[in-house]
Amino acid sequence: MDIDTKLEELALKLFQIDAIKFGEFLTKSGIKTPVYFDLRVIVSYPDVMELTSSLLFNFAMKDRDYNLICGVPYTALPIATLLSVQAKKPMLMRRKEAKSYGTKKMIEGHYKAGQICIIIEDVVTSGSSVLETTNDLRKEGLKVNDAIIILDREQGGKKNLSENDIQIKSLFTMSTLLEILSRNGKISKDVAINVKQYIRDNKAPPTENKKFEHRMFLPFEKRAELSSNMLAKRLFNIMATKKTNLCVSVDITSSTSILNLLEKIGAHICMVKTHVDIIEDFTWDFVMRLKELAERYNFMILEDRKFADIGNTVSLQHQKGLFRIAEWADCVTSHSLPGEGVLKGLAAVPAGPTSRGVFLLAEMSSEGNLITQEYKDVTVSMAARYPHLVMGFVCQNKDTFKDPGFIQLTPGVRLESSRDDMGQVYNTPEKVIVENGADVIVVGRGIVTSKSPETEALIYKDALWRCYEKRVSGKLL
Ligand code: S5P
Repeated sequence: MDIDTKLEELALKLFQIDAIKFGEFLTKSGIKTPVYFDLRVIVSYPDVMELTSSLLFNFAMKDRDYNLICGVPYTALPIATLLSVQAKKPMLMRRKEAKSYGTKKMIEGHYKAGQICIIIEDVVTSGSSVLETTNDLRKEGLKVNDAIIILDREQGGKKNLSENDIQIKSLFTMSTLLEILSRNGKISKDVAINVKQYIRDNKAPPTENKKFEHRMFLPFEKRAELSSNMLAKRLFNIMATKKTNLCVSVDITSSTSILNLLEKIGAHICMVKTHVDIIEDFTWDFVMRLKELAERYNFMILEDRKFADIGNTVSLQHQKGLFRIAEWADCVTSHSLPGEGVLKGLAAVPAGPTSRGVFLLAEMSSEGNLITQEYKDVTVSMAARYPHLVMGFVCQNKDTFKDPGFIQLTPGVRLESSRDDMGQVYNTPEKVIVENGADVIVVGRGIVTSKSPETEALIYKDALWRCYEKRVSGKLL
């Protein structure tokens, strides 16, 4: 049986057991409503419980990346329990009121900051109950971006939640439910029209906007805790320890020159960015020495390959060929253009300590590039589905993403704003960090082609770090 048939079966069962009623009812706030949902009754019907949870699991949860499940108290708790067992993922419980004795904690169960939790709820009207649960989970450092819902009443909850960075996926909307029930002769056309009119006229007010703390003001140590990506955690920690957010882009064609440069500036950088395909004398010995320098000076290696093909080709380009990137690069850059397949291709590395990090290109620094707002938005939502793989974004603006666990990598930086004659646009450290939210700053020719790269790297390192410190102090914004 396909999903639509099963959804129809569930809708009819919910109607039959009086979980959905039509007539004239009074809501908690004293308003009359022509439709009433009481999904608490489903605990009395094991077949409805089973059908609901299997639909939620297959329709909304199967392909998602998450560590924990939390039901909004109380109606959704039994459903969340069934889903936890089915998905073999641990469950958390949120208290309605903090305990008055002992620990005052609101969340029961075992978890670690940075883990991803999916919310389960029966009915969403304004979204405020989902938001309350989310806020308590976020206070514990958990990442919450998805809520799985049985019914969206289409009264503004979806929008309210999306403004708080929670995307909902529901089995039914009020419209689809009405359509199923009238098609099956359970309600008359007039009832359906009346309910639709009511829903249209009774939108829930916007929920109070309690976004999690803005990433611009959070120090890297704190963001390390909030990230679900091991390599992003490591990069945040390297930056905090070495007090540098400088990534040097070694766009140099001689392997010896790259190694000599890194020997001089390794202590001042958090990461080196390579374009391995421009090196004219690439050997495996170069790779070994590069790794050795990275270890000695504690910096990471980012291969700026900008993958952009179908998953299968990308997985071959990543692992095979002359460069076998997956064997030595801690992380890579990738376009999101091909869709999720590109991330699946990059994730398909045989288990190993390296190559699990991806920076997705959400924007480019070059003049006239073709990236649009919509492209940017879908890139960011794609990343949110692969938080164990994606470390952050190559982008230029602080509004590109909100999740403080992701890293903003920004190229196109020089001490003075300028441009080259091939479309590259340069901004100053102050502009990219304090105004535009850059976390890791990529500098190429500004250092590499200077007379004394070592001195220049130090100047950049200090200037960039000062801007980061200004930003987190919050004084300039
Ligand atoms: O939008 C982008 C993305 C990247 S990764 N603009 C960029 O310039 N880059 C890369 O950053 C580019 O490939 C180059 O390696 C580096 C910038 O070098 P620079 O010499 O212009 O500082």
